Amino acid sequence: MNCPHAAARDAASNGGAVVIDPMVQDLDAETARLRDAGPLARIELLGVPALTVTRHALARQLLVDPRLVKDLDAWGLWQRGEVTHEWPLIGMIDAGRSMFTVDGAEHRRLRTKTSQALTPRRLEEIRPAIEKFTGELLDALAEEGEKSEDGVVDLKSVFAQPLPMRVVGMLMGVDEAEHPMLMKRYKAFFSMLTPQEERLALLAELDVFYAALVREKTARPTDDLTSALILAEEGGEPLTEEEVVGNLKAMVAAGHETTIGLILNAVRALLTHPDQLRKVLDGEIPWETVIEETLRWDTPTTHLLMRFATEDIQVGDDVIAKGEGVVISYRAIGRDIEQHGTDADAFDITRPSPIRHMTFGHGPHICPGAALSRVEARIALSALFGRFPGLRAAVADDEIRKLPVMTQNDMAAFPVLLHG
Ligand code: STR
Repeated sequence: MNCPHAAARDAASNGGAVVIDPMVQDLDAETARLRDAGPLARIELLGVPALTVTRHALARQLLVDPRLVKDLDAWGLWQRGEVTHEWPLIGMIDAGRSMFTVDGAEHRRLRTKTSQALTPRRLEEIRPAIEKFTGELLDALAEEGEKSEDGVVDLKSVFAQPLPMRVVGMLMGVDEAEHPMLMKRYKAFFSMLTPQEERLALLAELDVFYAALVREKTARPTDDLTSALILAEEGGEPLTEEEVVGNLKAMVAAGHETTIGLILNAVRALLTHPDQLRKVLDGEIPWETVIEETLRWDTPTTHLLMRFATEDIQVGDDVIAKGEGVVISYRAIGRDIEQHGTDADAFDITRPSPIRHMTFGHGPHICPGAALSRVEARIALSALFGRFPGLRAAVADDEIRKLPVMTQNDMAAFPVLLHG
């Protein structure tokens, strides 16, 4: 791997920190190690030390603590030049000025318009479009199935990946012709196999693309959220071009990558728990429950990078020192026994609801796209199983490969048979 920070060090030489493996395949083992390391665990990310939160209750507390900020300049390692743009995960933090990277009153200014556009009520307006995309992609799936000699199709590339791209593309006003380019670039952005120079280059190309789109929408506003962000004036200062670009790329990256994981992980969980799938298909348990349990049990985001302490923060007997970086390990939080019971590691849609997971975060930065992803997943799953009730995996579960991605939980492909 082309990565200067990836010096493999064992636990003894780094003060007992859990070394997060960029090529991780066994996420359950990693999650268990983190859970065992305590509520606030020391980790190492490609040679860079950080703390991570592995418990629901502590995350709930720290995610509303104003002493933890998103501003990269508050990071001691960054100030001292010990972390630079050579670090492969820097793109997860240094993502331009947007609602993802700013706190406080400025954050509200950057975020309000987007969250207003994504309320459940507003989303009812785009439901028919999501249903139409879903139907078209299911036709494509059926066609692929007929063309394929052994009947095997990749549920990811034909269905679960293009659907969120189309939805977020429509919402933000990104032409369909650009979707393959965007999907290809984001795949390379997240992959740990991509050399860092290549990742920096593709991010620069994306910035050029988004800036051109924002200029076009400034000249000719249309009925999309990008235009609304440009025109927004209520609540003070209008957003700058840089801020609109930042929000736009955050929306496209987040809306696309995380929803793929949600849809695929739900299908996989149901296919490996056929007794539970039966209950859903018989109408005993609603799709909403499947979605919430999937969000808890197999989170699309494994680790969220990063917040920085602006002063020392006492946490039990431990201290987050001023300048230290704090990650939130959402997968470990979803498997927290104190929150979800001793059977937290089991996928069980019959557990007492509501399932109080924290997969969309908490506090001011709570995912503004949560309702959108739920609507998308609800439509996608019910339509998929409605059309192909005999759907099954074409390979054994342990043959499904995870993408080599450190922060996200996404499959390389999901080969399925459509007709049992
Ligand atoms: C990817 C690169 C980019 O250009 C902009 C962003 C900002 C939003 C980030 C996104 C990133 C990575 C995936 C994130 C998303 C917000 C939600 C999503 C972290 C850094 C999650 O995985 C929860």
